Amino acid sequence: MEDPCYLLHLVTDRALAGGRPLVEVVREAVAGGVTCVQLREKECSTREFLHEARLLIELLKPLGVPLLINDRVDIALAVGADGVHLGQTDMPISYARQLGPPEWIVGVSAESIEDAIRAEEEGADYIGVSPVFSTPTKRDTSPPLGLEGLRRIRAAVRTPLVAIGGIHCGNGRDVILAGADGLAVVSAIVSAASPRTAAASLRLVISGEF
Ligand code: TZP
Ligand code: MG
Repeated sequence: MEDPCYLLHLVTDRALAGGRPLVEVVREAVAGGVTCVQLREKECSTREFLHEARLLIELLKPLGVPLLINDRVDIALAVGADGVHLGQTDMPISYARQLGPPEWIVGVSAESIEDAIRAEEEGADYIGVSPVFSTPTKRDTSPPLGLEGLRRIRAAVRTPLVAIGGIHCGNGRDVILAGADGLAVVSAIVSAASPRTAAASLRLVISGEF
């Protein structure tokens, strides 16, 4: 394990929060053991995105939990976030590195071994292996890699791997045993009746105590 911040990565989705304010869901999830938060907004205005990002940075900075922004390097810079998470069609890593401070965490999604090797060569801090299992949360994914696909990526790169897609307490241990350094989840925490309990259970799954 290179960095404990990769252990349990919460990726947000306001639509799945059941009407609860996102910041409250995140507060609970962090209390339960989430180690890194990625704000992901696909439908709101820039103004609204900034507002959510500000609320989260005010919550997370004092707690020492990194906030990453999905896609939007400008929002990350504007609020002083800890980094960005970039997809295959987002800004390339080299551009993001030029814009952000040297200590920025830059994560990249990989949907294949080739993506993962390129992300490593380009200096990603972590690779989001996506999707491991099929998920209704994101419709435009590539076919699921499965545990075997994750194992192959693990064998091809040394960069920390954060697995995403259809991960929950029931399959999370298999994902760690297949080589992931951490788990990234949306619905297993955001839609849970208790995001705190859900996060705590996932931490136990990651450490093999569950
Ligand atoms: N990227 C790949 S799959 C996914 C994202 C953002 C959604 C994962 O959501 P869930 O609910 O944890 O399956
Ligand atoms: Mg993206």
